[in-house]
Amino acid sequence: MHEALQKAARAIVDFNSDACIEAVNQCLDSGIPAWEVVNEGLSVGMKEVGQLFEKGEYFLAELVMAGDVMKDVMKVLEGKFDKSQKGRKGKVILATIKGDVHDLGKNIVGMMLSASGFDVIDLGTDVDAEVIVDSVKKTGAGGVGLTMLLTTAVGSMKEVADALIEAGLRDKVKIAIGGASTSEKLAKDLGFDAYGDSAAKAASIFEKLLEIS
Ligand code: B12
Repeated sequence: MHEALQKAARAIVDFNSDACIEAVNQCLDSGIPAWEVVNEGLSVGMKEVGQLFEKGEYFLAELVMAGDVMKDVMKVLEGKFDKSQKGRKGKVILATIKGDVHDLGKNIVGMMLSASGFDVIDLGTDVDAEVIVDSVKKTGAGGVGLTMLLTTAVGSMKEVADALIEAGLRDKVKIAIGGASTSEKLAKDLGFDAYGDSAAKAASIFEKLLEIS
């Protein structure tokens, strides 16, 4: 791994925004694309924070601090995603599902989708299934991206699927899911259209689902 990517990951684990921003700028200066900085640097640090939390070495306060570093760094990275494919590609609704407030990953997915030409409607976190259904009705969006990091929120994923079927909208939208507690299998089990393990893949997933060439 590039040394600056390692430094960025380390700085997240150490809750050091200044060091993280410095490392991210070094990555960008040496030609590493923004999506790679997220995937190979920042996300690696966040995963380590999660592991330390599981081991009982970090607590909620540490998760908050790591999240804050990530937010500071994303301000630097915003606008650095490749905009070469810009052109209108349709609307995608994003939401972190009900019961879950993790939004750093969703926000990165939003930035990447916007950079590749999608109109992103971000409904935020802890979003009720009905709010998603209303948004599909109002905006006519062809895509919905759902984020879930908490395993316990899985019931809310099913509620979204059921509410869209009930509203007669399920065949009008394509749904992709992502976030640490999701998987290809979960997407299949819930009848969703795709699963993505990184924001870098979100644009190509929705291009494929919405048949944009
Ligand atoms: C930071 C963090 C927090 C912060 C969140 C800040 C914020 N604004 O988001 C705070 C402090 C609020 C928090 C709270 C909690 N957290 Co927390 N948190 C994390 C941590 C360390 C990092 C998450 C993160 O931001 N990762 C970085 C981003 C970039 O990655 P990402 O979200 O996975 O997104 C990427 C991809 O998944 C993908 N993606 C995401 N969405 C989508 C959508 C689509 C459509 C696609 C295609 C792709 C895609 O693209 C993104 C970028 O590449 C994780 C550890 C981990 N391994 O994830 C724990 C973790 C998720 N938290 C956990 C827990 C338990 C909690 C709490 C319950 C703790 C508590 N006791 O209160 C609360 C829950 C609050 C709630 N109701 O939601 C557990 C969940 C365990 C589980 N399986 O259920 C984890 C896994 C930690 C652990 N190992 O135990 N947390």
